[in-house]
Amino acid sequence: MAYIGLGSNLQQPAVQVRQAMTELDAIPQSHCSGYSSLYQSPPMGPADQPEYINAVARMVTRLSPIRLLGELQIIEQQHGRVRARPWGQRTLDLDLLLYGEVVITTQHLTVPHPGMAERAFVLYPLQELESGLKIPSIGSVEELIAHCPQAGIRRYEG
Ligand code: ROI
Repeated sequence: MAYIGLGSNLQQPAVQVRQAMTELDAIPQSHCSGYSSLYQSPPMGPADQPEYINAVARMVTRLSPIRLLGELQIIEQQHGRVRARPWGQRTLDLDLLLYGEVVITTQHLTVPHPGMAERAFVLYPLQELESGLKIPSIGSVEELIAHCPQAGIRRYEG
């Protein structure tokens, strides 16, 4: 099972995220087996950008992690993704959070995603989707939430 983090804070973020969910489901040799609710939170990073909408998707895939990453990057490009500045606003961000129990540390890909322990906007939707989930070499999603600042995250009421 793979878990994908979705995030957007530009051009109707909730529309971007919901659209991306259907696009994830259309990736070759893959399908989504669950989606979290949408969550809203203030930006982590520069404060002079809009709030974010985030969610997590659970995927069954026969693609390798690196091929799956390639498919995520294609979808980001289709949403007009530009990197304006580090930690800045974006139309769509797709992060490969977890790929089964696999641990990967290469130049192009780190799994589990290195920032997830500090990111309430990843942990809350992940916990909603899969309570008790074990994150390889880190701990359970509940342990991470207990140590993570809550950072203004709430369910998106859209
Ligand atoms: N902040 C929030 N709240 N949600 C995100 O998805 C997000 N993504 C990012 C940075 C800029 C780090 N901040 C974020 O890439």
